[in-house]
Amino acid sequence: MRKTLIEVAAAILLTLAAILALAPGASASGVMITKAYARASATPGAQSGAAYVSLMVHGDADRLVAVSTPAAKMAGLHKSVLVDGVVKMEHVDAIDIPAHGRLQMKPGGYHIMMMGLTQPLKEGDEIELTLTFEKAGEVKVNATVGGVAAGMN
Ligand SMILES: [Cu+2]
Repeated sequence: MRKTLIEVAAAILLTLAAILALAPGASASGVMITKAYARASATPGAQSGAAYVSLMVHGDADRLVAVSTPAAKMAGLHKSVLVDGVVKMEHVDAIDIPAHGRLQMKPGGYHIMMMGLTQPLKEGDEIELTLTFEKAGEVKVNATVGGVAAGMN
């Protein structure tokens, strides 16, 4: 009798563990991050930094609406644009990704702007990014800090 109870309890626990294990990778979140990196700070006093992610949306169109990171006080979505021959950065409220589409952030395009770095970004470090999507919800990813010009090649 006792053994049976233990077996039942174990079976329930295994089932729960299986459900929990499936949850993050499952297509409940239809977003797959394919690349994530940040640029090292060029100077020790740097207050801001940039990170870039590439991702694919499996399924319906989605919208990236917010970003955050423990590496900075504030993070936001930016886009670099050319205005009269000068590169300027614009804040964007959200980035739409079409059904089965991709988003590739890169220098000169969309990026994650981090303002108020808690410490300078050093090459080889990892920073956690949390991306919030309208449908997929929060997706966390670790971005590796590359060189000061990472992403240019
Ligand atoms: Cu920016």
